[in-house]
Amino acid sequence: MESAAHPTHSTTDAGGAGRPRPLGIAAIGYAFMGKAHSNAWRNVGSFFDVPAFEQKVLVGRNADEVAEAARLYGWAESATDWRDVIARDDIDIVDICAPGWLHAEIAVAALEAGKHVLVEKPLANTLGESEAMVAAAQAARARGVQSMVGFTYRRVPALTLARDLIAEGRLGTVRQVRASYLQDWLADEATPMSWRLRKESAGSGALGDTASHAVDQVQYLLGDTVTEVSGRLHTFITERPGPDGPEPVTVDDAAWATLTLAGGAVASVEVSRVALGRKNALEIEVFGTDGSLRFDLENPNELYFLDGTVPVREQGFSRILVTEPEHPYLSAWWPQGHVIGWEHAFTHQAHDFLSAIATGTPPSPSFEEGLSVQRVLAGIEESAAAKSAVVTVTNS
Ligand code: SOE
Repeated sequence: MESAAHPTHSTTDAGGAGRPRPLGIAAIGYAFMGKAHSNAWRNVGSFFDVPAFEQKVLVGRNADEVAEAARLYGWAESATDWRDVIARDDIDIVDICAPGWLHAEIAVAALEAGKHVLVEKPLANTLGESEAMVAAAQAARARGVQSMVGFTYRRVPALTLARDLIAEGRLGTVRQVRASYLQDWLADEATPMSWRLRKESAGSGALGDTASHAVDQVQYLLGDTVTEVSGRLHTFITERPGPDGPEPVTVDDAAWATLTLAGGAVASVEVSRVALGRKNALEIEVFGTDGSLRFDLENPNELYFLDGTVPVREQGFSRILVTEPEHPYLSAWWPQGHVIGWEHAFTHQAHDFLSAIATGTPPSPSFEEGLSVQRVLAGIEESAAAKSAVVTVTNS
């Protein structure tokens, strides 16, 4: 399926005598994230000004299922071997939506093959894999090949606006951040084992899955880097039903951490996948010397701002409905007041990645930024294992 946007791009056809052709995209994975990314590729050209591209091929292990997903999600074809796909001359972008244990192998191979790479978060399951991915990204960047990690919440307009307000100094000096990400999809002990509950496939539990988002948000919103962490992990449900009986859960259900940032701010992070009643609650509060901000992903179009520079008797959190054309990304969507949802952030991500490729500007979050989050997560694990030690995070 070709995007309706600009018909040409500087990429040239293999045998086409320099004829411009659309960028060819391959996505690897067709489950939850593969579906969310596919939806973004399918819609981005209808709303944003992006270079021409084609949804060429969707890759997955089960031939019948991936063929059906490709048909439903607008891909021209499906395939079962990602290696064949990244070797193709008509593929320019590889979008990795496969589980974390596959990220490093696919990303490094794709970058070496000269493909631009978008990879779902977290960057990888281990620091070693993350470092290998950064090395491959740096070598590829020197050849004009781009890479980005999918911390999608950076592209929720209310959070982009929060970052802008903080960068403009509207909060003064940020002292304190509270970031929590609470879900309950694992609260039921009868929920069966899956790859997300095994350390060898998922790397960690709520820590890598959701604290990665929270840590990225803290660093992104403040434009700062974590230097010190103290953490705790806990597994409440230590066994889950497997096909042949109970199996041990080898990752955390919940994690807690305090983070110190280079600029002196302190953040708390709390995440859980067993917080009964909280469905997908990414809540962030930022407190500065001159103002404060509050956000809750369960109301994604709203940002609450308190201006601490007005007289105290007038102070209070005001609700900003982030749907004005002046707000980040919103001019592409509907008239003001017509709210958008969770999936739109993926469309914004697709737009930003395509634009970076078109302009040759390295996009953010880079693999280096993804590695920086991994180092914080590794510090939390180390601190948790040592029971309360404070761990220094080195960013080089
Ligand atoms: C599952 O906890 C999950 O799908 C995460 O993997 C995503 O990154 C998050 O956006 C929603 O929750």
